[in-house]
Amino acid sequence: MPLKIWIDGKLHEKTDAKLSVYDHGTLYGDGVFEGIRVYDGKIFECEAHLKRLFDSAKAIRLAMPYTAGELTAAMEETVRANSFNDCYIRLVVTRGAGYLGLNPTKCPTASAYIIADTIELYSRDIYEKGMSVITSSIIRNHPSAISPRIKSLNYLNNILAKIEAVDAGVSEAIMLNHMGNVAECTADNIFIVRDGRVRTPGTAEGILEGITRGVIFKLCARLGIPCDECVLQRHDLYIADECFLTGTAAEVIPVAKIDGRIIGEGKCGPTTRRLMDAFHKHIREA
Ligand code: PXG
Repeated sequence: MPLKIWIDGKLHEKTDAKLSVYDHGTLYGDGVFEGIRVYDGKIFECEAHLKRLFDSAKAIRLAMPYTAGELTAAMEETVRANSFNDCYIRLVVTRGAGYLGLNPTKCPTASAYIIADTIELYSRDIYEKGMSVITSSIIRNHPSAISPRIKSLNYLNNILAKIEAVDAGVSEAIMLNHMGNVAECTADNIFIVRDGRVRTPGTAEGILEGITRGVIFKLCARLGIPCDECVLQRHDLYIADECFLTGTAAEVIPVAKIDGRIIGEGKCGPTTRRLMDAFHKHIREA
């Protein structure tokens, strides 16, 4: 059965789901989005994702065309129409159709669309053995230019780093910020464990405040694992006891190798394992 895509209040078959070529989302990357998981028919961290979407829209001065309640209902409708129990939702809001010029005030109405689809997952093996990653030569967007806190439709910064990962034969690349500190990966946040403490770069380092990252903060508090935001240099990664990545697609995934160097024991470490188990328990109970 072909997928049904929600566009501005109507469901369309995938082949008929179309946007204007004058939409500033495609002309300029002028829009915002969210990637969200559905587990057992329930939208995971729905409120947190919508909050981030509305914050991103506010940051680019995009008037949201729907309320959070309307978007929640639309996502639920799209998941139901496609008979999914577990899936991935891409919720996109674009500036809408305008003219061939930058001025966003000439785009009278923003557009929203929702895709519910299956998600490409990493193999089970990687969650045991850990992932190999590299640090990228591409510096994360300067927070004073386009803040990485905005989940915008312009992902070129991340895509350039992802190309380096692909060239190196690994799945993710760590991006440093304009000060040379660790920021995040192309589509994941990064954490280390050192002397029993979980640490991750703070917002001021120029990162997307991942929803999964937020869940890890809550789980650490619940499990009594000390967890803080701090400045991390590449050196801190290399000497870490454990390293893991978090994201909607990856969930919690251990890192075994960075730039060819073995991290800790070179496999999923005990604290990472605890957090992975707690994360899966949390999903089932959410
Ligand atoms: N940093 C960046 C730059 C991201 O794009 C994360 C961190 C993790 O955030 P969440 O909220 O997911 O914990 C992301 C998330 C995709 C895809 O299809 C990308 C993301 C999430 C889901 C799917 O490429 N990026």
